[in-house]
Amino acid sequence: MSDMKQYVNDVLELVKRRDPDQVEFQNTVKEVLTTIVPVLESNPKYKEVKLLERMVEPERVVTFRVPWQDDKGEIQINRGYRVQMNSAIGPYKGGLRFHPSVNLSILKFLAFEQVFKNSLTGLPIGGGKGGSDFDPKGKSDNEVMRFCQSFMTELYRHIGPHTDVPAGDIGVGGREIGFLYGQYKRIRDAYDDAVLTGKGLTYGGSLTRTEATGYGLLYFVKNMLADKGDSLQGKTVVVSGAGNVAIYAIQKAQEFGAKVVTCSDSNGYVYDPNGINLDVVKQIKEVERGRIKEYAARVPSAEYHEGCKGVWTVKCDIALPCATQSEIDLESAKILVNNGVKLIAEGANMPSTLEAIDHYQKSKIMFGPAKAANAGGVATSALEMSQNSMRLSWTFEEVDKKLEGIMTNIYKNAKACAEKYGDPDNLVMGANISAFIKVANAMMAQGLV
Ligand code: NDP
Ligand code: 2IT
Repeated sequence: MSDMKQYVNDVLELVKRRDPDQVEFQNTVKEVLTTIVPVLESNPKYKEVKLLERMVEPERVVTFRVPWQDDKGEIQINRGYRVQMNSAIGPYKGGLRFHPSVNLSILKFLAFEQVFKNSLTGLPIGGGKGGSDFDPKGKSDNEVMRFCQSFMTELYRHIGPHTDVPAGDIGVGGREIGFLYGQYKRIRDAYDDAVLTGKGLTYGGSLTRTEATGYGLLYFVKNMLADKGDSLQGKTVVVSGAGNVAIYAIQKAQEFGAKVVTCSDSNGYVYDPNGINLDVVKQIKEVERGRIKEYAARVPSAEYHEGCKGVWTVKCDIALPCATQSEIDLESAKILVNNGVKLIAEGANMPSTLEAIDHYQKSKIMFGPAKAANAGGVATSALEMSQNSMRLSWTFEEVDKKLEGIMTNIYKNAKACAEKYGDPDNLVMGANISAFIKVANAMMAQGLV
């Protein structure tokens, strides 16, 4: 084994030994570190200064109690977190997730991914992630507001426009960001609008931020296909999820001439051979906050199936996982490949297990990894911060154009790195190397940090 492969193995062992239960974090560290060995080999200095050991340790982790009262007057206590992973290239930046599954392993995996994703955008943002095991499902607006106010009453001391800038993620959308910002402003007594992104358009939000992750994913896919002389026109697309990322991925895929035949939530999926009617999905999910099962009750051509995993059994040219981590395991990957999928690109964070990715690569499927393909959301968050600092707002078209330019650059840089390091179709390696070099060199320049 080469010296640097050994070094990577030693660091992976260290991560496992320190936090044996943090499986999601271990997996994402493994995905990144095993692909950057060629860079370590040409820069032995990284090992000398223990750069990887530093990168896998968050700069700071805070956890806190979030007490709140539900509508019945009962007292509830949740756990809040913020993982400040790396601030080498800018203030910590990354979403907040409210979901009962949230724990430190999941937030450390998301924060680690975020560091490299943010580097890929070319914008000055470090990486962080936070959230709570609070479940917004079935809660009234007032309950969500009381929870958000309590959460921010603790979080405010750890964030700021030049320190750490949270945004949305699963379970945190425009409504939650509004409540969080309102409370932050009361406590700080200052209009620091760049402290949060994904804000409403009347108080410092950016046009296109709502659409950005889904649109960005499709701009990335467009680049992948264009490189092979192909396009989305006429393709059959399977999308999972029915949240923020999924909805705007479906919208842009349809605009590009594809037929999207599925969407899903954690209970099941709908298959609509006529193509998903997005107005119906938006009404159910964005307005009523209902279940996707309702779609089949309203659209006669659609079928509803219990169980979200079944979505990967639907025959398609392109699969876009846009729900959550580990939603495509090896078994689902094999079904997708056997059914003739040609391209998979990740809207969600780490939706494919390491075994699934390995299977795509062995089967020569075009693969757009999450940290590159879904970077459009955070990139547009950084554009929101810029507009807040300048105290002006760009038009939808201006932001959308910048977003498309950023996604094209991410694709080109990842592709160029993949080519340079001898595996031209391996965008996992290309994206990881392209992202790593920038963060590594910023850390080297800043001394022992
Ligand atoms: P939303 O909360 O808007 O939607 C999440 C969707 O995924 C819902 O349909 C939800 O179904 C489904 N889902 C959530 N958890 C599970 C689960 N355990 N099993 C099956 N389905 C599940 O979140 P987003 O659309 O914002 O986020 C989706 C993914 O995209 C996440 O991985 C997130 O980290 C990633 N992402 C988000 C970005 C953003 O800007 N929002 C940017 C980049 C990545 P249900 O309603 O039943 O829970
Ligand atoms: O995973 C992600 O990139 C996000 N949830 C968006 C983060 C952000 O700061 O906009």
